[in-house]
Amino acid sequence: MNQFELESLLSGLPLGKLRYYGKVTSTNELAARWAESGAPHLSLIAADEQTQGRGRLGRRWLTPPGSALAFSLILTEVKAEAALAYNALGALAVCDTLNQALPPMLPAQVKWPNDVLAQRKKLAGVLAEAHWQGDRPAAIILGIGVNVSPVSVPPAEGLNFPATCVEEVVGAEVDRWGLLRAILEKLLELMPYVGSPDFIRLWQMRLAFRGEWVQVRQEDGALLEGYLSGLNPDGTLRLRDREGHFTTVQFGEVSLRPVDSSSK
Ligand code: BT5
Repeated sequence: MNQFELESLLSGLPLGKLRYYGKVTSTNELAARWAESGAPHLSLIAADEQTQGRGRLGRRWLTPPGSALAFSLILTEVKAEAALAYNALGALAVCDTLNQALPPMLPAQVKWPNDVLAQRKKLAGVLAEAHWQGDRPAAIILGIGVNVSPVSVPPAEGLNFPATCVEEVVGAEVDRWGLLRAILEKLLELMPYVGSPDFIRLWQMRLAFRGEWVQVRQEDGALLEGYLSGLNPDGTLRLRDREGHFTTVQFGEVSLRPVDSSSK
């Protein structure tokens, strides 16, 4: 891949400007700088390798060369409620793209708020970062990392959730750049609906662990356990405790995992 090939791969899509790099620190970091210097809406940065790929809250996202997708889309025309729904937009676009290749009983799903799982393992992560101007978001940097070939899957130690890659779940070789185009097409198709009742419905349909007992680790480290009943109309998560009381989990530093049935 190179700049010229990226432009021809994505020709015809209603995107802004495009930039391709072989190796970057983080596509989100570069995109943020580009947004500040006036990148048009829907400009895209894609890279083969990241040396300081970011997850949430200073966590790392690993992108070794030749094996994964790492890209960031700059959105300057954004709705005010922003980041949570845009994380879902990225995750749903990846899910829906993969689900065209996966058998219906093994669908890719969204682990609220920002991960894509297949076979209950993480194969993509989304990081939507809002950049504010006063009290309104001037831009959202929507960063997406997808593990495509097995080389992209980090060693299990050091991971906070089991990981996999697209080729493993599809069971065949996958055209990495063809997948980029397909995800972007899906993203552009879903974007007008961000935050709408239809969008929340689609998100809820794709929600991993719905109807299961889960643990949510909150910002202060406290663990909340509950039955994952679904989403509220604003995309926050609804948990029910054993007494039947509902709790809303806000977007923030939460990490969600199924409760090990043996420990119940
Ligand atoms: C995420 O954070 O999952 C968001 C990842 C977003 C990455 C994209 S790539 C393009 C753009 N540019 C960037 O710099 N970032 C975005 P979080 O939920 O915090 O998960 C991070 C955790 O996932 C780490 O602490 C590891 O445990 C695990 N992890 C790291 N690399 C992984 C990989 N390649 N596959 C699966 N898990 C990984």
